[in-house]
Amino acid sequence: MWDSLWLDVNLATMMPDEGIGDIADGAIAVTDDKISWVGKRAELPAEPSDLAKVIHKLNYQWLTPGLIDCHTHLVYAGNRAQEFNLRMQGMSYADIARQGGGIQTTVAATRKASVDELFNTAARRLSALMREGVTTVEIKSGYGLDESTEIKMLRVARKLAEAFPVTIKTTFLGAHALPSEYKNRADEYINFICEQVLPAVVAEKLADAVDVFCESIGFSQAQAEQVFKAAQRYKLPVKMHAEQLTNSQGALLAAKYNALSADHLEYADQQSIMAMAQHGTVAVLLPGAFYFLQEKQQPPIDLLREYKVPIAIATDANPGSSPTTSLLLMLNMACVLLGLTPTEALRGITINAAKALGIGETVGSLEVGKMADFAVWGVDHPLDLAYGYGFNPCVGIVKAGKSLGNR
Ligand code: DI6
Ligand code: FE
Repeated sequence: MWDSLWLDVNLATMMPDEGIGDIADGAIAVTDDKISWVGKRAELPAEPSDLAKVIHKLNYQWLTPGLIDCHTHLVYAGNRAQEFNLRMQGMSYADIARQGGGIQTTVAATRKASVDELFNTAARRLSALMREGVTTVEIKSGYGLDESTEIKMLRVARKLAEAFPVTIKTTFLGAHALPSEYKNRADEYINFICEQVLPAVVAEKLADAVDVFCESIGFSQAQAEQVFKAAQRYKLPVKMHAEQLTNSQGALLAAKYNALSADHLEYADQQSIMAMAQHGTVAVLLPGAFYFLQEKQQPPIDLLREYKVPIAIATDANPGSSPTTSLLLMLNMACVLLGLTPTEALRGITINAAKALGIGETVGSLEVGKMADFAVWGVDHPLDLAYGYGFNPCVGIVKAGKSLGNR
């Protein structure tokens, strides 16, 4: 017998290679924390009461896989409202970074913050994501840029995973920016990250992947490659912030290292996208940063489609370039600002986001054997999630088979 069975429900399984895989009047069953049956209600093998211990009825609302935010910087201290003020008076993000503001401001605040302070502020952001149906979140370090603070951030991310019913994948982003104490010594800093901080992170099993910010205001291709080589020594998968502000050929390098994802990609070219397709590297688009930095160059959506690179969408939640905790808003922005279809956008926060985290086999779609992570929606159709903005129609979440209650 199954533990539970959901009936009177429409399912968006996200199952075939395209589309949303909708099943009207479906049924989905769970045993322990996994999906044990999914299909049309009419095809259930017996009477529901003979099949499951508990039956939930959903009044024909829509059920999707739990949403996945595959790129966030949720753990940090302080905020950058003052910098926003400067930008709105005409100063650019890159100028602010070059003058020692930007990421450095958050680094200073994060170094000073206690574990409790970081935990409590991140918990609020995480709760906001979860209220919108998110059941899996990636969290990066990168506001420490020294050994103890990078470790502190990753420990907080692990602590969040213990405290909340959500799956958290952690990413070590020691190569996010050059800290002021290493000014003009970027190579030395990269050595420090590779030889000292990464081994300490690995020793505590604090990271599931390694990321680099490869950019004119970040690190060079050669420096990024050194970080990738270090990650390889520990068999950690890599990913990259690439081609956000300029074409630095980072995505090409990321693909060569079989990166899980290359993220941002506004300036990515055809050669990089072909390489990503060849190596299974997911394109993670971050419409919140595109919007907030008032970028003009859209990522090359048509090339991504042409070469069948899976496209994911994420919040990039961070204090400088994307101070948002709404993945649903990103869904709408991905359509309106970046030109995705609502279907592509919805795949971008479910199955393709799972692939971007290397967990496409266990979450991201409604399939037998996958984790029973669901979100239930008070909408007429799942594509309404991309159509509306500034609203939250999530009415319930199921995490690993356990219902977290209705709103
Ligand atoms: N790119 C981004 O959009 C964020 N980090 C990165 O490498 C911004 C981080 C910040 O401004 O605090
Ligand atoms: Fe980011």
